[in-house]
Amino acid sequence: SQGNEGGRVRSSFLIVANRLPVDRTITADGTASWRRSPGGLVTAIAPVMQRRDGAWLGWHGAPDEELKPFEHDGMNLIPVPLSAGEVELYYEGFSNATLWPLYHDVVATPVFSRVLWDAYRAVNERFARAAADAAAENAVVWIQDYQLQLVPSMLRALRPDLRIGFFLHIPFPPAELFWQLPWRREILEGLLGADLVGFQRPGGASNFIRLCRRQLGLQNQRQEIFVGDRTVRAEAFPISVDFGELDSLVREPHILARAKEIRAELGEPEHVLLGVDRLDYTKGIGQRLKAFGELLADKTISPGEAVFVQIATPSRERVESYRALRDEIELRVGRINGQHGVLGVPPLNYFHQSYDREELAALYCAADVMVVTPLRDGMNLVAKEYVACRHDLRGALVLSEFAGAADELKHAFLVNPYDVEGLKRQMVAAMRATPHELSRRMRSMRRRVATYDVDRWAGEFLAALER
Ligand code: GDG
Repeated sequence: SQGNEGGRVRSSFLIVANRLPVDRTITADGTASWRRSPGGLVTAIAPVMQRRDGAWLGWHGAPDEELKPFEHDGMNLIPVPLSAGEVELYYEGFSNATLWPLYHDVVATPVFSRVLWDAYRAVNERFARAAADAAAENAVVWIQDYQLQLVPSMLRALRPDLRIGFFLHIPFPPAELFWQLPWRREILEGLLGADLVGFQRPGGASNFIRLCRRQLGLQNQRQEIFVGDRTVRAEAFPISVDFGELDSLVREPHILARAKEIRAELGEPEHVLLGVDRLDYTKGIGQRLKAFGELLADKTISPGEAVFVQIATPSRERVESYRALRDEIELRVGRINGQHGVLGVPPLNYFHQSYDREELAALYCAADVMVVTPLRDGMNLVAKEYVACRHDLRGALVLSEFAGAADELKHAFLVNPYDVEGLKRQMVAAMRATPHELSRRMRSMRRRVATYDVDRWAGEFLAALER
């Protein structure tokens, strides 16, 4: 799919995302190399990307550094440079201190600042120009996520020949919240540069359509919005996981052995509860720890009987609200262990660390109850990964109604994370459910995730885009 025009490689399939799907690592002998990075977006798209032999355009993660295009892991990567100031204003600022909280039900207060907006617009412009340079005639370009919402229209202005798709990985908020954004019109017009705008849930698509009507006075017929002489489709494509890969990984003996070992290291408790999240205020980590602490306090469960393992992967550590959250969570962990622990048996095992995929898979296999309680979440891949790892049909999933995954995983123990009593009730129900009930629930959830895996997600999006 690659063409060479004037010495420059141009791709007929192009992914555009804030980050390239790789992280730089320094090996033992001091040489730098690249490693495929963890995280929702990469986990989802890398397999599709490799099969399509396209190119991926994004920032490589080091500020103030220009890099030539390179290849890694069978992917053609085109680095887009960002200065340290842009990382602060465009990425940590407008993306993660303005859009992220605004799009997640304002669970933290968004920062509205013209300086951040100017940086966001300038960086989006750079991405659009880089994409215009890298795309072959009539290429398909798939732009990812909230950091790049202006790119579709900027790119269309430069290259009207392209097929442009956009997918939003996080929720698209209700009009009443989106309305707060001083640059609401610009964002809507930016997205409307795409031929297809994809959302995680049908509610996101209808919020967007409603805003286009109200703010821009556009007409629509169901999913189709009429923009001048073009039509733009707004539709839901719930993202998923690589079910087959996880399912076969956990059938390997060493993963099973590691899962057994984890349970032994935890002191062979009756119930192992698990949380795996980026340390983010949208994930409801505090809420679930509070519920667990109360179950210990009112002696519904005892310390040796149930152990909670919380993995909180470091995230956005330079954004102020994330630093405050870390302090808050670590205070709570200390309180619970201090109050309810017995010598050698802390009821809570908390880790502010990253793990490799195999260790994560072993943890999923070791956990009787997976606790996923976001206050708002586009999809939540952790919930689907847990389901994909449980071919033994054991294990219970406690899942927030406010995660996109709740639309599909209806046989989870669904909770409203704001309701502590309800959360406690469902955690106990999950711990006490019979094997028969657990297998009935798990079988139905597995059927869903096995059918709607990440291939199907990308396939359906691209088919709709190319139609
Ligand atoms: C955004 C949206 C949407 C976590 N810790 C480690 C690790 N992970 C992996 C998980 C999972 C991914 O990161 C997290 O994905 P989520 O979907 O749970 O959450 P976000 O990062 O917020 O992702 C979300 C997603 O985009 C995709 O559209 O579902 O709603 O917010 O895959 O396994 N992976 C490794 N080590 C860790 O320590 N290797």
